[in-house]
Amino acid sequence: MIKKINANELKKYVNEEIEYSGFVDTIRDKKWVQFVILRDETGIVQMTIEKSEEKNREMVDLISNLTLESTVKVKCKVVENEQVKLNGIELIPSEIIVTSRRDGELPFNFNDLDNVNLDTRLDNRFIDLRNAKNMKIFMIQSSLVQYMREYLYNNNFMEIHTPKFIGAASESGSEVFEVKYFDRKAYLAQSPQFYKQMAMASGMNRVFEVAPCFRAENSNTSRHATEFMSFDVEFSYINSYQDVMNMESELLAYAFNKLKDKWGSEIKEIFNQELIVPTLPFPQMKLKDVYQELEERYGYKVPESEKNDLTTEAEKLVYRLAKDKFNHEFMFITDYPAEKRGFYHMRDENGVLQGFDLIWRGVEITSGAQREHRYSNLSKNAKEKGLGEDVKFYLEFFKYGCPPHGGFAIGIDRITMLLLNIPTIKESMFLFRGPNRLTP
Ligand code: AMO
Repeated sequence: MIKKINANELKKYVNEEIEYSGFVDTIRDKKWVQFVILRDETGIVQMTIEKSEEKNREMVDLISNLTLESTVKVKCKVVENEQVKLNGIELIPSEIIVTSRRDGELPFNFNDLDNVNLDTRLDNRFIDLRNAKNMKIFMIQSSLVQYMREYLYNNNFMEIHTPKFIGAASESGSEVFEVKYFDRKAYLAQSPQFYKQMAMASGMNRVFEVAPCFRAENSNTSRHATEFMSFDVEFSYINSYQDVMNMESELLAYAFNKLKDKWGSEIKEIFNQELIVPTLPFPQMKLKDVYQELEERYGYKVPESEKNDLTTEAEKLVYRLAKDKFNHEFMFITDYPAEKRGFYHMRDENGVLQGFDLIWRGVEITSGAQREHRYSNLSKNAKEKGLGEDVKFYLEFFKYGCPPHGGFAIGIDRITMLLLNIPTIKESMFLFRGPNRLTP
């Protein structure tokens, strides 16, 4: 059996004999009839067993002794019945097999999570995800990534898989996890960027990867994880970083449009969020203009010491600014000071960095850039930053011809959190990893 019939497609099988499997969600044992609500990830369905019928006796006994949250496989007929509140259909079983039995008390009632501590929920994530709303988060996330991938496949990108063990702590060594690797040290990749660029040097032209990144940041905020899922894109023969921003805008507009068709009404109903398909092009502003405008419009004054980056407070206000000034939810921020960014970013003749961040709903969801692909400039930049042996392997990529290229990375957990108005990234990841959490 390959095909599994789900609750949300039972209507297609009216008057047919089928096999249905799911969790036992609720049992209402009435005098004459048993109503058993069965559940899978797509929804619930009523199974009805008439007690008076002799042929049902065994099944009636089985249900009388069954614990909720056990799983069953039933042979049944799908029957239309106007009186059934759940979609007007019911399953009339001829055989019920218990495929697993729930033993013991559930750690909490997953249908009523308001009073359950988040850590308890995360400790028991396998139960927490039985909550219908939590399940939806991951069904929607799956579709989002599907459509993002789809856009790239439609545009001649290929998916690659880069290693997560790396031999040298590149760039910002402080945020890198060190692991024991036989008799020496290895590190966990913070980003696939160098390898995406190697793909460009190899002539792959357009690549992407969806994979974890590891960051040893001891930050306990609502948007940081030590392991997160990064949707990384890199492509060649660009004219400037404007091409990179355009590619990302189109990708997001495509994915959101598809997502709205499939999940728009559920996102509204269940998460109380409007999914707005962004118009093209996305607005963009230079960092210093952003600060000037935030001060003029909202009286926000950035502390002198933080002027070279966007503060958390400023990120929030950028969302307001994007809406007030451009009637848009997204905003690219450009012209960050070169010294704040990686040596691999392209700078123009005036030293202006050819990179950007993308802010959505008050949070940074992307960094991207045109990369420096010219070996001599790149070596010079690396030297200026005092980087030596550790980036030597990387510099090699650019010695033997490499097209001009750029790319970006979208944090999947963050974008999911913002899309569905989830208070913390801990809930928008299947399993959260943070400074104080390594289980389950
Ligand atoms: P950056 O470090 O900005 O860029 O990361 C890209 C995006 O990844 C997400 N992100 C995180 N999500 C959860 N927890 C974290 N600790 C975390 N850190 C980052 C954010 C962020 O915008 N190499 C560049 C990308 C590139 O230029 O291709 C990079 O890694 O959504």
